[in-house]
Amino acid sequence: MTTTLITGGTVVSATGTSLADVLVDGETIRAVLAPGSELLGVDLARSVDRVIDATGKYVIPGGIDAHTHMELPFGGTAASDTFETGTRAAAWGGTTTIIDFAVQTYGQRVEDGLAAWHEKAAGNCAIDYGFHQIVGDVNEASLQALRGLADEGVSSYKLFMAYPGVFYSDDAQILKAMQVAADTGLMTMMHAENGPAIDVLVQQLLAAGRTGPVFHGTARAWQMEEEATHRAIMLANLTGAPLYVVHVSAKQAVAQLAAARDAGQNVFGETCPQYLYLSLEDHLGARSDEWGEFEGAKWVCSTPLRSKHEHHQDELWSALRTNDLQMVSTDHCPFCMKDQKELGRGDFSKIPNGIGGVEHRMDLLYQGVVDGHISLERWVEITATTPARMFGLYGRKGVIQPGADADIVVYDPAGHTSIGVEQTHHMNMDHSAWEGFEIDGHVDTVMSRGRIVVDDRQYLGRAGDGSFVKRGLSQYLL
Ligand code: DUC
Ligand code: ZN
Ligand code: ZN
Repeated sequence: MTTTLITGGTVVSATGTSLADVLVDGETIRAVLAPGSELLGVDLARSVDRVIDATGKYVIPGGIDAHTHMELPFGGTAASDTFETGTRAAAWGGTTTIIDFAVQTYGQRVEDGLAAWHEKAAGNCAIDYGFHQIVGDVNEASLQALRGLADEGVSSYKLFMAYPGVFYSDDAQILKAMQVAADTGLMTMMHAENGPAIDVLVQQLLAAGRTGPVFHGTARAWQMEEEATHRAIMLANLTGAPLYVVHVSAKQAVAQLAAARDAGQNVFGETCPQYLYLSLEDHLGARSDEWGEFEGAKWVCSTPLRSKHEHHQDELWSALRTNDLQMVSTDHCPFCMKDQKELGRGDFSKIPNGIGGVEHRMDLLYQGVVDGHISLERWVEITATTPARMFGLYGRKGVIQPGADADIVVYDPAGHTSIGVEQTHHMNMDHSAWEGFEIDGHVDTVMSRGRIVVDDRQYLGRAGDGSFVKRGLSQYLL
């Protein structure tokens, strides 16, 4: 078993920072010690197999991205990252655990959907991974399957109030699923947008000749998100189920969550880097390159990017500071322009929804520290510690402490990261939604269960080294 000492760095946790050395023994953190400590009279730096000098750098728990969609079938195609390419990209960016969404499609058994996801991931991941379960067909058999889900290490499931005819659940189905969740302790994750109303707006826009990518955002107006968020909160309130609303982008939806939390309800919300940094106007500001105005398709995702002029971004950052929103995940769902996003040329409703970002979350959120939006500790909390607590991984993941998995990132605040297809990009995409972003920081070294997977701009990981992690129930259950 290899022993490693990470020495001279500033260890950052959700609650503070300290100058400390971290001793790793095999796959596990053995000790967090005062700098230069001896152990049983032995100079550690001389006795370990490997020393990582983290002087001047931050030593943080590896990121946990609790919302990814590797290989998700969507809109007649599938997300372009496999578990192999997507977890490799995640590792490059300092994320050492993903929680991906296994899919039960309409007419399929939940058990078969989950088994299919195990098959896609097993032996292919560079880092550890868990699953949430998408339930795309709530019926008696699915409800029964939900009762056994936590025993499989899958302690959360997702419903969609959007996408009628695909993943959509109506209120009756949501109510029934939440009753099971209230009983079993499963976390209900909700895609909160009013799908049937959105679909009417989509048809009306298309009929009026408004076919470009920007109209995706027009159809998915903030009212659609606020209304569905409120409805989900009310159904959760009635049933007593804890609720986690995914990819919150509208400030009005944040206000719904904040009000419910203020009233004592057990509800949570995540946002994503795209809603903090990008806006609806990006669809319009398309450069006139080879893609022409259709370039805006790169930013088609749901919930959609919101208009700059409505000031959603300021509210999202503020909610992250005040804990009205608890986490940032990516909703990583990459599609290439060629052959994928292009399916929607002339009809925005056929553009596969999704943005790739699993590689950039830690950097983009660190820029939030540099820009004064969040503290260093909050950066670690919303990218690693809370995801671990929210989804039953804490203790093993999300914290640097003895006994935890040695998932550790050495982050250089004096480093620099240029984001773009040419410079840094390892996701399986022919473009980057983040092209041209410059970050005042750099992921130097990434350790996944004691193995160095990225070091000094070199990838040292291997497909198959990552394992499925069985998750416990959320620590936020009442
Ligand atoms: N939103 C996306 O942008 N992509 C996949 C599914 C979703 O809900
Ligand atoms: Zn969603
Ligand atoms: Zn998603």
